[in-house]
Amino acid sequence: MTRTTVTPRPQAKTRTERPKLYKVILLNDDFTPRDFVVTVLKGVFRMTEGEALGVMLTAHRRGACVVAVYTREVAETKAQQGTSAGQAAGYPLTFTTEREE
Ligand code: TYC
Repeated sequence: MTRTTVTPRPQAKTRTERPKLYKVILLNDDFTPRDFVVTVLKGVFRMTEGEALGVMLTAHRRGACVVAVYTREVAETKAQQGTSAGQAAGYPLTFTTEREE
């Protein structure tokens, strides 16, 4: 009978890094119509009407509102898409990103 000896290797510990997260922030302005902001929030950030209304009103009243948190690439892409949608319609609508603490 052939016997095979299997020598276990010391198991290398894999360490999974937590990806850094970035907030997308909606800035208020005096020119973009409220319903346009709501439409962009629904389209780019997949929000319901109610969620979009809440975020828009918070930005309107307080000057800014955190829209969502993503990994860096996704946050920057969505902020760009939202800002571009405003520009394409002639509005100064602005989304920024900020690293989460
Ligand atoms: N302040 C704008 C108005 O009164 C509406 C608005 C809300 C614009 C939120 C931008 O992030 C914003 N028409």
